[in-house]
Amino acid sequence: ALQGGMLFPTESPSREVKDVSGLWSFRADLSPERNRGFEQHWYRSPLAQTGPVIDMPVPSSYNDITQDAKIRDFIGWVWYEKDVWVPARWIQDRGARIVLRVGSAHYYSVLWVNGVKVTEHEGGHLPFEADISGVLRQTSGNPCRITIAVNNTLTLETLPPGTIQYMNDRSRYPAGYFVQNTDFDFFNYAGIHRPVLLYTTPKAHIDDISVETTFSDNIVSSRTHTDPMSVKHCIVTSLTPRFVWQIRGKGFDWPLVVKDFNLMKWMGVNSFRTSHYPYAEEILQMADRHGIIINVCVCVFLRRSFGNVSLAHHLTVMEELVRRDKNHPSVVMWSVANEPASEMPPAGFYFKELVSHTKSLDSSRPVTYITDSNYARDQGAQYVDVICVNSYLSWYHDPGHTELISLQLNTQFDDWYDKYQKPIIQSEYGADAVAGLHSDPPMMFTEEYQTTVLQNYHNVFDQKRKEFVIGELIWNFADFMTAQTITRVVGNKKGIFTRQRQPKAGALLLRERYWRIANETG
Ligand code: BDP
Repeated sequence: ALQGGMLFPTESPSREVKDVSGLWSFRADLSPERNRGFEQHWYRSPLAQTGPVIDMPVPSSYNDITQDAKIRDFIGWVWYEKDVWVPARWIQDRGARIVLRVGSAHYYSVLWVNGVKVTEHEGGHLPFEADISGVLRQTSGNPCRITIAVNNTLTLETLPPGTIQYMNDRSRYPAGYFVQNTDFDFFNYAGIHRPVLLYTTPKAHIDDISVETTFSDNIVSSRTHTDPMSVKHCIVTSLTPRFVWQIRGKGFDWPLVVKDFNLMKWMGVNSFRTSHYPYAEEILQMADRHGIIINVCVCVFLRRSFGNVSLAHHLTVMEELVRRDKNHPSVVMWSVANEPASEMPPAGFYFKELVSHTKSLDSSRPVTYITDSNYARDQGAQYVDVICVNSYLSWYHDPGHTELISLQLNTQFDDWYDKYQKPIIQSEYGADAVAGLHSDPPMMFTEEYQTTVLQNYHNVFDQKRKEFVIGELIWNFADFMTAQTITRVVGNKKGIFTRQRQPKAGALLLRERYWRIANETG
């Protein structure tokens, strides 16, 4: 079990916060074995003394900042460093506890302060912190040199998992190169993605609190019920935003967050799903304030690893997630995975453990995972409260045949409901559309094809909404970057907005639909 809480740092008469984001020094360890930084102890002296450094903004992914494809596609350790001035009174006041907190860094991080290691952390989307009062006082504090080494390598033991392949046939690859194989469909952006903060608390301080929220209107009453059917009236319309965008990659960015919330409100959206990994706490706070409800997901695609190692780590990450997000009234459901290989035999045990552990951490919220397995083969749905299904009818199956959606989608819903008698959310559906590409009759990749797919799904949702389908989440809110493959045209184009947040025809269709349903249901 985790030690201590993970409260969001907030200023108060007894707590101060200093944001040390901004421009950091940066170096990618390009040595063949990717280990030179540790061999040469790059954390012991200023980074510029051990080799060249470049400017790197924090928070931001490092991938799209330079013109160098080697940095964009880098796999291994990168090194960040910044000298900061800690207020002298913090150091002198022995009653003050000084904490260094990283909102998130992808994927594995090691932190040093003035050359002394203060913590390490595994996992790319949740915060970690270290009490650095002792180090600062022993090393006489100022200037305080913060060094953070971050490794983006994904293995079968990480969440999400991946494998590394070395292309070393010298007749074809004279220099050799590494490939990071993953099963997920977004670019493996890396770096320090969320703010780095220094903050103080008194030595005697409140470390954690648990808020039990109760509301009288039907939206948040779901928060206090374990019966997921009570969610019925609230998750009617929804969509899934992705906070990946140009230049900053996955780096936290207030203008984009506010723009995305404005777009969601313009559309009449009342819910979104943090589809494949936990989003920044600031986004959850926005959702709390704007009355938008969220299904928080911890990880994406367990296609290959259902081993004990990954289960143990997965349970820990659920603990970190619930510890961080339990007090947000906007969080209405925990999702433990997206599109795992839930038809594999070990999946039954794996999801039983994962769901029951999550419920033991928080008994007030429903738990789910998102499946794209066949209802007859899926091993884990028996343990969840709500069945969340992704399907891409007339896209990955029967391309071009939108007339089949009605029959196939009705069958999909009936099959799941007949087997489990549980409420169902369509957690993804959609089609790629390259903005500005048109064709009538509709063809794949045009705006007309995307809207035709959506319209056909909606016809079925409207029938099933009266029965057991309690939500619909378009894939996707906005276009997003992926790895380079023959199935993606500079990224995934299933957004109803472009990466620059301009609407395609699908956004207008959904806007009309969401407002109509909102008016109908009051
Ligand atoms: C689903 C995944 C999502 C993908 C989407 C797609 O959950 O990450 O981006 O398909 O293929 O399988 O567009």
